[in-house]
Amino acid sequence: MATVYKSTGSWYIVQDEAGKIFNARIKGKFKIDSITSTNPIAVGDTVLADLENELENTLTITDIGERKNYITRSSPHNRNQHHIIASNLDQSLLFATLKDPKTSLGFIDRFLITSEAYHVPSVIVFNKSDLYRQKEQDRFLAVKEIYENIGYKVMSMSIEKNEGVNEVKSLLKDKTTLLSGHSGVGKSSFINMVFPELSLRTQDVSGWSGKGLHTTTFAEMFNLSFGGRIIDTPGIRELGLVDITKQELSHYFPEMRALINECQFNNCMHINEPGCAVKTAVNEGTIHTDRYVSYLSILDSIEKKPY
Ligand SMILES: Nc1nc2c(ncn2[C@@H]2O[C@H](COP(=O)(O)OP(=O)(O)OP(=O)(O)O)[C@@H](O)[C@H]2O)c(=O)[nH]1
Ligand SMILES: [Mg+2]
Ligand SMILES: [Zn+2]
Repeated sequence: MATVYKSTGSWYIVQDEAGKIFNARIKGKFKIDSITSTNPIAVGDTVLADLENELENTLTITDIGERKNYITRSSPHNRNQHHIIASNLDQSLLFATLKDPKTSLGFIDRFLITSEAYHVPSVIVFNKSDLYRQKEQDRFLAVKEIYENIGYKVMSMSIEKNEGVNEVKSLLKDKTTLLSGHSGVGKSSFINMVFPELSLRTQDVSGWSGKGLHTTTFAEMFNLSFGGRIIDTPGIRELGLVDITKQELSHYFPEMRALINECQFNNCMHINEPGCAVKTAVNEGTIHTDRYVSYLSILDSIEKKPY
């Protein structure tokens, strides 16, 4: 059994149980039934492999272990196809920023829905707090309240000023953690700061144009010296939702999920049905309007998907 640490297209970098590193590839026909993804094997997968060439340290992958879970995004080339970002995760840290670049609540909500759907617990980490002025400071507190009220942990950090970094680091021990978020939010900078021995490529401050230039191009997993693993990923520009029906969308909003049985109709979509407990909660202020607006807008985007 070996674990996939990086995929660069046709070759995979894998580590066996003894910690030895190999280049591995799939040979011939190799198809995993039940899911249609653009990548058959992803970072975090466990694989069975045969030695292909002893001198060159290469393996041939013959089978893939069952995935505990995985996170996908829709393929940039085809919205109805998945790209598996990583698998077998214990948690994901969503890196967000309020400035340079700005992460929208809509993006955060889409990410949280994906994580809920695939059963991966998420923590939201706002980086670049050194750039906050009063306006952003107020915004941060407001956003923190929205997400903490519905059960997500929200943290703030500045890699630049080394503030809050250790608190985030302390979440990593003995877990496999996915780092995710837009390009330029500081995912690779975080790994570099906390684990300088890995020295990843990041964009330097003067070179970062704010145009969403991607610095990390392939997802890659690293072993942590104190136990655990961390996965750096390329920034996501937009997050398409795959495989979620209109009917089940509200199940992935924890504050709506809690009320679903109280709606008059059991197929209530919480739009304008009578006796809707979700709408009542929105009107009473116990469900935040921004989250409800996000819900409606995502519902609408699912409707537009051509099937
Ligand atoms: N002011 C400020 N800048 C930061 C902070 N953290 C990272 N940066 C800068 O943000 C830019 C982008 O950082 P990266 O670590 O490359 O971002 P990334 O999320 O890995 O981006 P991709 O690999 O493209 O997805 C760099 O110029 C960093 O120096 C911070 O806390 N404060
Ligand atoms: Mg990066
Ligand atoms: Zn309802």
